[in-house]
Amino acid sequence: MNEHIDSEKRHPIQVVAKRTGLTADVLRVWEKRYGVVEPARSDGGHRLYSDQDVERLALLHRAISAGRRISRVADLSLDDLHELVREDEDAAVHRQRTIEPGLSAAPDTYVAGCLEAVETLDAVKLEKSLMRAAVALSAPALIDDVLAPMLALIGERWEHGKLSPGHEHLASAVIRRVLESLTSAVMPGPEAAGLVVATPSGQIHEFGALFVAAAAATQGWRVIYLGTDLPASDIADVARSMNASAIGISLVFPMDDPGIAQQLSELRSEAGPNMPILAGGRASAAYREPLEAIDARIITSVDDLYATLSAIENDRVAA
Ligand code: B12
Repeated sequence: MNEHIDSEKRHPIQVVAKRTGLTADVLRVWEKRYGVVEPARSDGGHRLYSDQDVERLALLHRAISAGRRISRVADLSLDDLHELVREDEDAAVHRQRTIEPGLSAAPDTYVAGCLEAVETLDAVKLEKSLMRAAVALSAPALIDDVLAPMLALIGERWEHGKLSPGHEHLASAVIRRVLESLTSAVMPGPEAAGLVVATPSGQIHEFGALFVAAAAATQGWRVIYLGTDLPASDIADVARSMNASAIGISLVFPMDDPGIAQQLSELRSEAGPNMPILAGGRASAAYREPLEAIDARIITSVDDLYATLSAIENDRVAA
């Protein structure tokens, strides 16, 4: 049992969000819809959580990341949740080991191998290394621990003149192919929740959008990937025609385009007030104000994306 864990309600929601990796939005939805924890209220009316609540929420997050539905695990006791998460994580480690015993599971090894392939302009080696990483690692680890750091290093070396536009283009072409193959390898039925992914006009960096598409596809979402540089009204049009359950937009560069606020407001008015809009990418914080004005959720990690998609899916099933 876990008596050593404090039951005093003392942590505000932002601290709980940081500790569990869940967003404040997800915490509120899970509480309201599934009663996963019962926070107390401070004198000012703010939610306060205990250590036990934090532990329970962190376990629920791990269960969701392993592919469970919140509606199925929300009522489990703390001990049962511990048991379930241990089982899921043991199985994942076992799966990693049994697929190809010779593969290393350390993301850094793949990043180093991929960079070497880029430096020597060896597209075949790069593609093989990325496919190996895709087999050996979970989708979030592939994206967050291999592809994102690799892109950052390519960007850095390119900036310092150590890599040419040719190197970057070769890497871009291979990454695009690998991510597209991950996305199209999963073929969910028409009844699956749909996610439209694109970047708005003026945003031509593509990989953030491709990452989201691949990550959502591995969670069983029906992904409608529209690529880059599309007027917001067209993104909303597709979302409506395809009966999508959410829209994901990636904002990377520039960070100060005055036209983005207008596009975002068109996106909201044409997609309707109830369509969840998710935003990510290194420029999303710079557009926080217009994003908040249209009630978009800024997503900061792949785990956060999974938890948000799972909450949207559960809302959809419950509706
Ligand atoms: C590849 C690349 C290019 C390629 C793009 C190819 C392509 N097909 O996309 C090319 C060569 C075309 C390019 C061009 C330029 N680039 Co460039 N590029 C990059 C690089 C290396 C990767 C960018 C990328 O795709 N990032 C996207 C993802 C991988 O990262 P992220 O934004 O942090 O997103 C994370 C999460 O937020 C999440 N995410 C992203 N989107 C979303 C969306 C949702 C819904 C969710 C849930 C999550 C999510 O996924 C990521 C992983 O966790 C970066 C360096 C870097 N470190 O990022 C520079 C970089 C972005 N580029 C930069 C610049 C300056 C340019 C150019 C202006 C260069 C030039 N002088 O021409 C042009 C701009 C062209 C234009 N009109 O916009 C700068 C931007 C600086 C700044 N102030 O922001 C960077 C940072 C490089 C640098 N250090 O200077 N670039």
